[in-house]
Amino acid sequence: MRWIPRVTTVMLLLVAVGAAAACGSSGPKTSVTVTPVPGGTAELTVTMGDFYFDPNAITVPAGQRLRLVLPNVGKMPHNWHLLSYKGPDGKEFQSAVIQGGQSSQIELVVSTPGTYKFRCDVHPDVMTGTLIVTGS
Ligand SMILES: [Cu+2]
Repeated sequence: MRWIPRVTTVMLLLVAVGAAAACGSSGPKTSVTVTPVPGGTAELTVTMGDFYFDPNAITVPAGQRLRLVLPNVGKMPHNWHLLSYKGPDGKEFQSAVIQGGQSSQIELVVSTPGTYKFRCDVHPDVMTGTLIVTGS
């Protein structure tokens, strides 16, 4: 998040409650590197808002099982959908569409290193992020 000098207390409060998108910002832009859990499941919370993912850049080692906890803090419905990679069932990893104020989870493993895009299928043009899968 970019801090603007001389913001007022009111603006700070708005940002604090996640209303940045309503002020014309595209919301948080943050990156997270998942702490590996060898042989286990790493857990990461990816907050979904109107209209952003936080974090929107996630780095994880290939083969690491990852549980994404997906709270929707916005008013609109959102989901998390990883493009261009198919799981063991031949389908792309994607969560259900989650209503505002609700939360869901998805578990995934990506074994092929690469840079993959994820998005919200409800807002595919504006609500996107990147999953970076690193080799060993
Ligand atoms: Cu969305």
